[in-house]
Amino acid sequence: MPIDWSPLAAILEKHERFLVTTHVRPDGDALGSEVGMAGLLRAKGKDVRVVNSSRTPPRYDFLDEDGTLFRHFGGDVQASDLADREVLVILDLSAWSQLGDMVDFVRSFPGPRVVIDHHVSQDDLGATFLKDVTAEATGTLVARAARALQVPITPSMANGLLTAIAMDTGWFRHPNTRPSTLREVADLVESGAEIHLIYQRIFERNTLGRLRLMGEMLAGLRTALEGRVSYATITREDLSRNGAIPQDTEDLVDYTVSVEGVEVGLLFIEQARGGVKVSLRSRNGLDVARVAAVFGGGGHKAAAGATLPEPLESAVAAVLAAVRQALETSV
Ligand SMILES: [Mn+2]
Repeated sequence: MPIDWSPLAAILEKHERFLVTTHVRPDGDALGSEVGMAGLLRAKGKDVRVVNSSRTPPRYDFLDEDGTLFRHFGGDVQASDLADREVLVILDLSAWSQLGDMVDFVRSFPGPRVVIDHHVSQDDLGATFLKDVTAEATGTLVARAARALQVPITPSMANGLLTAIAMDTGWFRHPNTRPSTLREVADLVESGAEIHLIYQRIFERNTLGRLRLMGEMLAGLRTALEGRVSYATITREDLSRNGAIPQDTEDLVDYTVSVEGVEVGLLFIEQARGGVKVSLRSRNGLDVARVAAVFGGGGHKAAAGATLPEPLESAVAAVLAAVRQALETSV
């Protein structure tokens, strides 16, 4: 499904001041795609600001080495600071619910909005959608946009885009890793991406807090539905007791689905503002995005998420019931 990039080219002809943003709790694809997009726009001579509704998780601070790229909406940037922005570029999301504290700002943004994304679920964001749901990562799409617009990929853009693709493919382990993924990655390495350093920076800088939290989470893993489901919970108290921060929970859900015989893995995380976030992973072909949608969430077939407004115990019961129903009706 190749994207026609001419709407983006037309916007670049007409406008100078761009604002780039992404989803709440940004991951490697979100932040890496922003690095690539900022590089693309700057190569075209544009004035670019990158402002997110969440702070940058420490594991990704290497993407912004001098600390000048990623800004925090409501923190070091206020809505009034962004009044001069002409175009809003939204990366790696297609749903209002993913905009966090920036949702009102985005709703009232007067200029053109462009969404570059690969998620299936989609709200009408009043935007030009440049979307390919078959792409493994938004980073892939930004790399394609750079080529379509004849922008050379610099080493810093390549590091961002490789991070994006690597993280959304589980470092090339998930089924969305295809020959074209590896060709793209080869091109990015040729453009200067330092694949070994990126790995070290993301995976070999665990804090003691994250490792202790992980140990507790693993010790508390439970199975349900005759061993077809494995799940774990992380409370606010678990975080503080172990000296961990919310970002330390990224990827921990992958352990839940690594248990032999398990088809669906779930990780429930109590949120600071109340409610529970559940991450869902599937490895038997069950579409967990549809399970997440029951609770107003979304994502991909094999990896999805949702936030439930209720306490932990009832959130676990509700999601397990929905997974049971999905498993029973899917075969
Ligand atoms: Mn993504």
